[in-house]
Amino acid sequence: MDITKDKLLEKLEFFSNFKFNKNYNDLTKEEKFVAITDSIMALTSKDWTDQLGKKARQRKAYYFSAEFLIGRSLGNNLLNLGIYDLVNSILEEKGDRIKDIENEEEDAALGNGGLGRLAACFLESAASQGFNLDGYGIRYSEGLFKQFFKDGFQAEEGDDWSSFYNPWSKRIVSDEKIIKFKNQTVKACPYDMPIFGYKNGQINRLRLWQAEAVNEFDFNRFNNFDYDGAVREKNEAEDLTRVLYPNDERREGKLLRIKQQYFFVSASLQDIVSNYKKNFDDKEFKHFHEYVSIQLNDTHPVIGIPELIRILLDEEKISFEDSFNIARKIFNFTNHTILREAMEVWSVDLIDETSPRVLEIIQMIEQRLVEELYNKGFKEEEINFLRIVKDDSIHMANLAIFVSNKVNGVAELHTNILKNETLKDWYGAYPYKFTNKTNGVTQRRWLIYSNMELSDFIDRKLGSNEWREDFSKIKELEKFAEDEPSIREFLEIRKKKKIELTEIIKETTGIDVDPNSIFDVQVKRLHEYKRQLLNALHIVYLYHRLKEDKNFISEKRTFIFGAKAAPAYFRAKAVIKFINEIARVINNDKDIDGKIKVVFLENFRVSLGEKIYPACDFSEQISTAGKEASGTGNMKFMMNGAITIGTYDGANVEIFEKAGEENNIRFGKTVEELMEIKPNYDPYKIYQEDIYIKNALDSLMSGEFKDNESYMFLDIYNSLLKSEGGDRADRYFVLEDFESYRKAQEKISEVYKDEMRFGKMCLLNIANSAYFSSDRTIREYAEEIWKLESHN
Ligand code: H2P
Repeated sequence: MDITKDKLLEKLEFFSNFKFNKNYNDLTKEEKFVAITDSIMALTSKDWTDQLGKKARQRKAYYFSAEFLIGRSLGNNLLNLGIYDLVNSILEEKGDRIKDIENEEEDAALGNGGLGRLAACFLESAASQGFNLDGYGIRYSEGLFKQFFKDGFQAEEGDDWSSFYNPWSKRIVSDEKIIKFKNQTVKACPYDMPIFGYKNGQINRLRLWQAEAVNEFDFNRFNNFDYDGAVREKNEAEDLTRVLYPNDERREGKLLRIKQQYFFVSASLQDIVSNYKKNFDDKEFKHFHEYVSIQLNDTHPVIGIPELIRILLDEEKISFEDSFNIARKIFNFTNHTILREAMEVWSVDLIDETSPRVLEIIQMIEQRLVEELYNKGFKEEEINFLRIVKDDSIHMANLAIFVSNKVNGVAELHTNILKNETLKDWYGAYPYKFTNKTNGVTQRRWLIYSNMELSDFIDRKLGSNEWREDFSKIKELEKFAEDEPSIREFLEIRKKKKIELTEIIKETTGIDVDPNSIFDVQVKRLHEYKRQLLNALHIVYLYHRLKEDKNFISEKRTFIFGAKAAPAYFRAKAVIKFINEIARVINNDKDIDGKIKVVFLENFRVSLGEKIYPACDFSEQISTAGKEASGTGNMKFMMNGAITIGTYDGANVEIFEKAGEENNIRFGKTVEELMEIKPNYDPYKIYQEDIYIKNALDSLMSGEFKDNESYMFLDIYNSLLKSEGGDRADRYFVLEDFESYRKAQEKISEVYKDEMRFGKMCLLNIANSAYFSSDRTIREYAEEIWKLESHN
């Protein structure tokens, strides 16, 4: 791909005229963003087309995921194409700043949290390493939702991210597929996005499906004054791909979710099968598995298993036996959590209403499972435990594990918990299927792009930029851990990134934050097990201590939060309100001399993360041990030099191992310790015995913080102290770990005070972050699961 200045200038002018009837210089910023993006797409299209043709006959893996949390693409694509500096200089000549243009891009926020961002990192890493990995997912027209705060409460609105123009995707009408549900037939229309490898010329594809009506408009109804009826079919079809995770508190919502899942996997599998037929002369599909490997990202796409069998059996006339064996060779399954809520279970009638034929096939698979386990010598009750169809429900994880070739967890600890507890019986039956693939993140987006200053520093220190492609070289940075001038230079960069974040904070919240204060950050999905509440209660504790004694802490602190709560998750929303209340009270209290500030940034998303990770001093990874499968934010922070204050959970364990516990702050009970405590756990006793904990908790009820009569704070209070229904009080051991967390927080001040020590710890975290590159993770998947060769 040879993209020169002249070619770019020519295309920029062309698209300005073609799209907007203006000259480039007269475009608005938003239009400029479109003209630049169109130019990039135009200049890379020939290569993309050629590669699609060539790769159609090569072995490929496909990542099936309900989420792809892509964020913005312009900056990253320019970086990967090796033309970031070129475009930057062209824009400068025209009087524009590239960052302003980048800010015009709406995030493609087609995901919820780590799971969706992992999928996006994987596609980028695969392209960068020359592996044929394509993504298949859904193009939600309204994304997840946009979050804003109203009186401190979370409120949501639709996210019409693609409404202006989404120049990165091409709608390929000729590849449309028809999806037949029991009571509805719709079209699946593909939108293709290029995934550019880092300076290697590779372009892979992410294909996202959008639902459309077969007949958009009923003329006769319209003519008979039934205006709603005339577009009913269109609306009902489009509802399928409007939002990610529609509310499933009612049956309609559940049905919508399972239909979404069936919709996208059916379209994707039809696509894969028809491409195979186009490119290979193999009517019996004998060699299909030599060309196709599919990774099921969590249980959402698992209905693809019976769907592939249906396609092969009913449409391609392959026997059930052969179809089933093909499925067993090509599917693989990743589990991302041990929480029950994520191991989807659908009632039989919902699957029947989606596709009765798929239900029949699931029952046929179930029969095979029973036979196979019986032949392995399993007893009836053991077999019953592993059944796919139980109590009139379909257990998607069981279906996935039985048919998949490989099953993986996403960090060592997590995979071990799967093997020894959650999926113990499955592991007993099929030990060879289980494997660990510790997550990773792409250093190109999360370090090289997000933190250009730090990346230049690394280039200078290492005397080369090879680490950008071969991230294992980052280890050489260790040499500078004792070098005072280098540490000083490094700390200056950190300061600059913190100042940049304070500007964003000021702009978006109006809060003044001191860039010399300690930036203590927790950004991630809001969930009880992630324990934002522990962080919040500790802030209240600190605040109470400061009210008694202004000098209780020496170093100023800024606590920064970002988190969305699922719209129907009352308690998570209660925690958001609590933190916003804490912020309101503390930020306005003159008594404490601004010693602590609390900031909750609205609508946390990829593009905001890019500003936050580089500016963080201490990264909060404080989940209840055993509950966070891996975490990936922890890795993004680490690559930018933040020190992890974390429990022995998920990938934190591996971070401590690689970067050294002495360079991070570990606290809290381990999984084993919690298991021991659990039967006799009494949070009320802790509450009664520790006056500061008591005061912090009582602040929920005393009126010190106000929840506007929503009873949210009562709910939080009760959740910590009272057992409700079948749930123990304080299920996530917030009070149990409080004391240890408090001590860990004290250590933060101590570490930060000593600049050289702090800088050294940060630098050593970066130097030891190579393992957490998704390049490493993808290599493991490619070699051990997908059996792909690199085309680099
Ligand atoms: C989940 C897990 C994380 C994991 C991520 C990717 C579901 O993401 O909880 O521990 O790192 O998948 O495997 P999240 O909570 O961020 O939505």
